[in-house]
Amino acid sequence: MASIADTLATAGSLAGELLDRALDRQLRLAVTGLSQSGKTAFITALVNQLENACAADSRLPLWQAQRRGRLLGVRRVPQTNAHIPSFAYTAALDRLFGDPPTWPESTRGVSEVRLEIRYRPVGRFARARGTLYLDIVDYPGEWLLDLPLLRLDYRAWSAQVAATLTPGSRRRDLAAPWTSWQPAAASPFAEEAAAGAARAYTAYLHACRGQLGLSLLQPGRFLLPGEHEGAPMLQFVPWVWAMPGDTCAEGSTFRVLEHRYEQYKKHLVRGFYRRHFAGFDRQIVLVDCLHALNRGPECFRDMQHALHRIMESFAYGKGNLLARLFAPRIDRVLFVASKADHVTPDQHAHLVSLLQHLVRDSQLVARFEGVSTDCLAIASVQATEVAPGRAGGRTLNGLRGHALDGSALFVRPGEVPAAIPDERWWRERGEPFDSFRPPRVEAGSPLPHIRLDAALEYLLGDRLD
Ligand SMILES: Nc1nc2c(ncn2[C@@H]2O[C@H](COP(=O)(O)OP(=O)(O)OP(=O)(O)O)[C@@H](O)[C@H]2O)c(=O)[nH]1
Ligand SMILES: [Mg+2]
Repeated sequence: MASIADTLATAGSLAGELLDRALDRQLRLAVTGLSQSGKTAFITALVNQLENACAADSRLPLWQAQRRGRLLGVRRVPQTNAHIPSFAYTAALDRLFGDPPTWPESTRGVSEVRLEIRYRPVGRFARARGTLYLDIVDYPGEWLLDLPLLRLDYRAWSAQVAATLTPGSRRRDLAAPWTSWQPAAASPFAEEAAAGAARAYTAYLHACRGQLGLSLLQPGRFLLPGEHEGAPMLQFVPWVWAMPGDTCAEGSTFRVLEHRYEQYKKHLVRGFYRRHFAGFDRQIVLVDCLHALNRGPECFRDMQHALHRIMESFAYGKGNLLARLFAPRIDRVLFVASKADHVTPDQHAHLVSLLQHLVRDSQLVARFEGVSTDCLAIASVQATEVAPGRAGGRTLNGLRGHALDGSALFVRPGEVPAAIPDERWWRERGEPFDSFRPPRVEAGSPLPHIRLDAALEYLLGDRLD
């Protein structure tokens, strides 16, 4: 017969198990950012820091759960969506710890990673064990720019594109190979001519990115088609010629292009966002302010515009057109100026202030809907070290690291403007902000970073209480 003590122990462990289950929670984190803003580096660094969080050489002092010893451990577990490729964490880490170290490759498809975080909750449940499942999706930044298309019909999107082709602009010159097509809206659709125009339009998007450094490039799949390359729904162009009335017949050039645009949205954009962007709890928005400052005023404005368009598409509040697609349950958004290791620490406050100005409108919208927001400057992987150097007979702090080609580099990066730069700043700006190769780190150690732990605290802190 079981003793009273045994019975009590069994009851105790059952209660513990129930409590554990009650404390099992899930958090979906949306990592948002334009192409090359640092999403993959951030996800890789985050997994790396979390997996090493309980090691003696952990680098997360600003993460309270870790600091107070409540963290029990973190490990990668298979994601719930078995049909989606797993995030190539090991491949990314192999590159960062390679000889020479290199950055993870630019992303070409969707992947997911799930982390199981075990912790001891505070207060009443302090003896129980909690588990938080953290789900993160990685995807090419180009595809994010398709999100705003969901709100626009073909005519509205075409009008937006047409408005960017201002007379005398470089964009207009670059656009000439496809704008010269000049089809008649009501004439029967000609497959070959349309395919040619779509190819020229794709080349135009590449040129806008490569030559002009622009971000607002739509549709995103034209730049990175994935498995749908060559499909008719990727063969259309915006209608930048005289807009026809509603009389175009079925099978006319205008109607077929319009239909393809709608097919693109239906099959590629809506499906992508429904599968990967629905039901997020928290969001981090990565912004590479320094790259935009390097590229000049037009690129800077264009990036600001692109970010705003994307943020508008996230439905934080009810009553939004897209509310059915995106459960409006994001309750925290963290805006982050990435690659803060490209400037000296005395510039970090300016970097945050610049970011605050950049995302001001998006922040206001989110706040109005009751969403908490914050701004931080971080480096997912710190590639530089602050080091003294001599300039003008004085010893001044600069940055030491390695350029992307591997050569040793010592720089004194210029000032970051604390607000959206004015004409004068653009006229008088100094040297561009350099890029750096990842640092050499002993295999098995966590990567150096700047304030990744502060980001973690903001995004996960309250979920581990
Ligand atoms: N110094 C430094 N460079 C970084 C950091 N994060 C990203 N980078 C640089 O930015 C580049 C782009 O980073 P990714 O993480 O690939 O950017 P992404 O947003 O995933 O880009 P796509 O996959 O093309 O959308 C890297 O190759 C690095 O050169 C960082 O924390 N510090
Ligand atoms: Mg990426």
